[in-house]
Amino acid sequence: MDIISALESLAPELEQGLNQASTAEDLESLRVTFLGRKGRLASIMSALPSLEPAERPAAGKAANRVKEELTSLFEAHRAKLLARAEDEFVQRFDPTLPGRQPWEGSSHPITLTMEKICSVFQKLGFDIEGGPEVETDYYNFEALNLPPEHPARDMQDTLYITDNIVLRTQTSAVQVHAMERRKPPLAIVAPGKVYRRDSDITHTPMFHQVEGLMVGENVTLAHLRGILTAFCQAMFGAETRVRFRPSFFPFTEPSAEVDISCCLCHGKGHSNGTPCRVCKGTGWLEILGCGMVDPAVYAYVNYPADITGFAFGLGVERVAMLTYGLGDLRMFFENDARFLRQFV
Ligand code: 2U9
Repeated sequence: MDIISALESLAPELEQGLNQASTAEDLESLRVTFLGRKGRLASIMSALPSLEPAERPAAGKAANRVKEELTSLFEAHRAKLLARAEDEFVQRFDPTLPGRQPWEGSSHPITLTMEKICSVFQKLGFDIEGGPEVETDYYNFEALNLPPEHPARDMQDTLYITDNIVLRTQTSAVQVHAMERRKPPLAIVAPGKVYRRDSDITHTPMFHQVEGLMVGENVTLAHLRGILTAFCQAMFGAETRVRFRPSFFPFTEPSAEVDISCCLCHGKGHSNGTPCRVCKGTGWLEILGCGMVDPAVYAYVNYPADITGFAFGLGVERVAMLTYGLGDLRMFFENDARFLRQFV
């Protein structure tokens, strides 16, 4: 067979091959067979030098034409396979199936606990108040009956910004501002972040408090007891027992600490003969500090001398650990999504 007819037989043969080719691999192996460096076209071309010089130009031209023809056959078939694959994908694709849902985030357990605490007090008639985390010495200490040099200032390790400006060590300043703005009677809770120079396994330099204040004519220790008992039972369950122990705070007199019966062992102190790990065997958990507001505080905000009221404070991290049964405070601050997504 002469070279020209050998060349011309290539395209029909390739077409036959392509008719059987249904994958990218089939296509590639045909390309190597026909157009590769050691393929059919190359091997026919290698015979060119053996032709008579007069025959070479025609054979060369034919070879180029065949090469173009083969290439365009390949490209056409490649496009056809691609279109078919796209078609099949579109047919298999069900646009009505739900997409993969990204986690849209959720409220932090501290936020949830703070919201729950506030909602209980709101139902008891308290308003929510807020205020700045940076305070003057006057609002953080002095107006709360902690004048300069008062030894009780040592009770808190304060983060100072200047001599006169501090990161608030408690949310009490919010109540002082509220009393300056509003006349009695008044019932408010102040949730928020507070800061102390303290960092170990049970203390973080920033934590959350909810403090409260109820002031009016004839507000008594009985109101304090009733309101805080109602709060503890709304928060930890109606069967919760509540006890008040005498204590001391510079801004309240008398003062008390409030314990609830342990939410794990229900006050028994043990289960199966081993001491309860939550209350350490005592049956009680300290949950709140409280007291009747010291009259000295009313003088700072120009309230009448015969006004009375009570105040209380609680640490939100502690309440959250008890509600969710957590043993390590640091989990709240690690922001591990596997931990955080468990709270709703
Ligand atoms: C005003 C007057 C009095 C707020 C109070 C406590 C008792 C208390 C602690 C609980 C745990 C702080 O987070 S904690 O470490 N707080 O025990 N707080 S009475 O008394 C006030 C507040 C404002 C004007």
